[in-house]
Amino acid sequence: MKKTALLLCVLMLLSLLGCGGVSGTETTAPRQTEAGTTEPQPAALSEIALTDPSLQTSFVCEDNYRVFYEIFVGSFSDSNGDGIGDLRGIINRMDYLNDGDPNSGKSLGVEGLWLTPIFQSPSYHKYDVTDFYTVDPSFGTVEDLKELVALCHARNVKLILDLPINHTAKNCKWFSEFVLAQRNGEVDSDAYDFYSHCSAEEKKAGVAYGTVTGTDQYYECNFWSEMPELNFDSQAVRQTVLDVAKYYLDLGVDGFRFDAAKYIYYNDNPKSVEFWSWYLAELRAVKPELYTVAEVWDSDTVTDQYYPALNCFNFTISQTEGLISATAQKGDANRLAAYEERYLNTVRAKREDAMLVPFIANHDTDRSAGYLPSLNGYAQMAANLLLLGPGSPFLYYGEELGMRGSRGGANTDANRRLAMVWGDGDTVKDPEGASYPADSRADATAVEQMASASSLYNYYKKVILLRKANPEIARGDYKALSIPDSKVGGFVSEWNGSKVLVLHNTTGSAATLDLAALGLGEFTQISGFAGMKDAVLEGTTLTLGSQTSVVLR
Ligand SMILES: [Ca+2]
Ligand SMILES: [Ca+2]
Repeated sequence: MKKTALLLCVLMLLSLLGCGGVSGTETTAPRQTEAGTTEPQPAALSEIALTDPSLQTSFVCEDNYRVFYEIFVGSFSDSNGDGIGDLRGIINRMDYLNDGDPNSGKSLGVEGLWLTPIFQSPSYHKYDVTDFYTVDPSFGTVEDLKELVALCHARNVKLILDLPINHTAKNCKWFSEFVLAQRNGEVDSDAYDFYSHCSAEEKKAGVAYGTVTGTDQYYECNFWSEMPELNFDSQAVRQTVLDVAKYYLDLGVDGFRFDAAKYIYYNDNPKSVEFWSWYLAELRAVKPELYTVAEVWDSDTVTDQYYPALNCFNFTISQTEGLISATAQKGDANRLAAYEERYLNTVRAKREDAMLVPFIANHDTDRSAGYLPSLNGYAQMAANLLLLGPGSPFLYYGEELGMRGSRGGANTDANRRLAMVWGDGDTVKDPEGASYPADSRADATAVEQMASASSLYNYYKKVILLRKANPEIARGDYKALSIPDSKVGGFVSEWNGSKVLVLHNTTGSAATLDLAALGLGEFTQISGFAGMKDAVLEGTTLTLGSQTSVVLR
């Protein structure tokens, strides 16, 4: 670890103790809505305090337990007026994401960015790559990427790229060379076996194929006929995808999100895991602190298998029917805590530094505001459950604004990837095919929400700060509580000799807990709380308001 970075980080955290800076921004009284009900009010940032600065001296700055933010590049911010989001648009918006000063109160405070694929590709989503070594011209240049990397690093933000290596675009030159080699029967050339191919008799049930024109062979294409899949039995392919990743690590990117990880060898998880184990060992040899997360969109029993190689997104927690959604809607917080403990025990047994990587929604799912509206406090509680928990949580761009977007009747993913609602004249447009109504995408723009103390944006900002002020939440030794006859639940997390207690009251009424009677008497001070109400500790009696979470030390 670099000592200067550590010192800087400690200083930044200590500065949170002060009552200036961010604390002055959220002092307005609750506003009455037209219906006469009180709007949800976030607790003031000044309510977040560390009880003992010395506890922070061992905070590990350079680790990977960060809050990440997924940017669907083409829909985020447009710098040149062509309507397509681009890398310079992200550069222009870095102050919104992280201005490098945690005490300024002017940024969301995320410490990681995931960019959906930026490589040359014919589609708007760019998951079908024609050239991995070229930044798609509509997104910018490699110089823009280098500038973004430098800007991120100056602000302690990690940048990871989405690497869809399972397949390429059909008009990738590798595929043309493959077809040519197939037609010419060049069985000894690398091109001949570059893509997964077989004869009619060798076709497997449940696998999708396209015809290699002019031959009797079929290529594998489980997503789309325009996305032929590479053949990972080929050493040439393995070396090629390794070189691609190393090229971007050399450029300074901090790691990758690996698309479609279980499709490397479709329906053969052990072989896919073998590939990722080899690949990650090679990459970690170059960059030991590499950040990686894989998309293994499946049940935990499948994703668990990949953990010896790399971290995976947790799909059990995500989406409409997932554990965060169910818990945030006045569900049982004990159930979520028990699940997270089980999950962590499982994956940490596979690799010591394994992380939970939770999220609520991403570019392949309906946006969460549709089922977790902020008006009734569900969005806020979901933010608490996502961010005041273990691991490295991911936000989807616009989630912090309550942006809506779902496939809907048009049944198109474009509706999940709508233009960011900036409200300041950004020229970014929706992707092709989007049909979501313009007037119902968000209740307020980014500009409006930044100016409103009670906005979801400012709520997210505060919870991220509370998480950061208590590093044990993310990375500690996690023990779920089991509070009898109550939906109030949470956990104790111990890291580096200090402990935090996190409690979530998801219900619509205040809860009173005797911490001593629960064996939690060692927690004597509130570090911060977030939610619809507040948290008060008198002696060992904690009163936790409805739809509110608290962090104690
Ligand atoms: Ca543009
Ligand atoms: Ca494959």
